[in-house]
Amino acid sequence: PRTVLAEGVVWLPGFALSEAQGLHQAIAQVSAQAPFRHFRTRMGQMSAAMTSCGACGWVADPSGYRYSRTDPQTGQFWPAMPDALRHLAVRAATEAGYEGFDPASCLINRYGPGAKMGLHQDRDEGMPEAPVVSVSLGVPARFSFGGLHRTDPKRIIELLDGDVVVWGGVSRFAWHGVSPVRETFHQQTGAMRYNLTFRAINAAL
Ligand code: MD3
Ligand code: FE
Repeated sequence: PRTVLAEGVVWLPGFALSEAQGLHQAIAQVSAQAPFRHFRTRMGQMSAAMTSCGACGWVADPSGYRYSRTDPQTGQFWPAMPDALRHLAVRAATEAGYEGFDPASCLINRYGPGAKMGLHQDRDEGMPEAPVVSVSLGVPARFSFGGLHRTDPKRIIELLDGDVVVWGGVSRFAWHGVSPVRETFHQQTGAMRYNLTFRAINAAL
């Protein structure tokens, strides 16, 4: 199934479900080299733990956010993006009508009970024409997204294990956030939710 949630936004419920085991293996492999960590920003410590793979990764510190070729925690390049991850993202983008998607980065967010992500826009990628592909695994989360202005009315959707959402077109710069994750149990992930976001990047690094 395939649902257009808003202009440029395509929801593919369960698209990643049949591949979940390989995705969990890929997450384990990446996080063995680049451990999950809670970035500290000007706003305080983030409740979601993060890591990245691919040619660049998302990093934050009290001076700001950016993409970096290296992991500030290890001083090493980020782990390569596992083929299983890249192929899933490219297939999802194609299914949603975005041909030629070439993600340079996969940011992996891990949410425990109570973890959330405040309202924000993703606009450091420098490729407004490329979509962001997001894959949810494990326990569900309430995701809200609005429009191009912070205060625009929000839609709330429940993102479930294996759901993929492709965000592009006029919705690429929509405000969005994740409500605190409820404490529940998932067979593969325990109390955790994982979200993978695949991004094409054009930034001076
Ligand atoms: C809507 N992560 O990492 S990705 C993020 O569940 C982030 O962890 C969310 O927001 C999570 O930045 C969900 C969904 C997403 C990504 C980019 C977007 C939604 C978007 C860009 C425009 C509109
Ligand atoms: Fe985001």
